[in-house]
Amino acid sequence: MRQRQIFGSVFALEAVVAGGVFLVILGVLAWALARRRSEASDRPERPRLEAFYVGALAAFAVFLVAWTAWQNHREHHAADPAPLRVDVTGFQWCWTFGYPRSPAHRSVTGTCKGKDIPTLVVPAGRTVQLRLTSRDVIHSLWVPDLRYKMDAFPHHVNTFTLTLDRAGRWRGRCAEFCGQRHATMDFWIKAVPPREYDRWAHGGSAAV
Ligand SMILES: [Cu+2]
Repeated sequence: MRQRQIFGSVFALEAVVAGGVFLVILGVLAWALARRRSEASDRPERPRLEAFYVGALAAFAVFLVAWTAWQNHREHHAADPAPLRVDVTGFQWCWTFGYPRSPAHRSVTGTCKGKDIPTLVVPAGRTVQLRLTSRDVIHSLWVPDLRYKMDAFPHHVNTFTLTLDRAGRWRGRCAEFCGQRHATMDFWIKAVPPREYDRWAHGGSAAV
């Protein structure tokens, strides 16, 4: 959820700034074309004004890059020193979710055929660290509603953290074309109350 809010604010600010700059440039261009149509020249007529344009646009660009990088840092900053670890493995054509530190060493997988879709179970309100890799080709873990997306590479582990602040269930997909059954590579991510998660981690059955 935090990710969704952060990306929402990044998108809104960037859209407003880009839209504003676009309209100003369009207006200035139209004004210049209308006024100077017959006196075309390659030489700058007002070097100071043109330097101001360049400076202002560079300042916008630097601000947007720095602000986006800061928001990205906020998102990936792990506030919890001991997050719950989940090992995520993509393969042709489904997913495996392993919980190496759970008392029952739970592991969830599926075939992604028909209704056999695996569910990534996490406790609501707790920081979860996903360690993402692939068994064969490049896949990409994507939860459109939550704005989470990260590539899964073979022989490499990508790590990211997420915190889902309320219980719920969202559909995840593979975002990297990875072969014949790529389009069926869906999964569920389900946040459950911490007590229910603990029961499940000990080998019980949660309503998943
Ligand atoms: Cu895929």
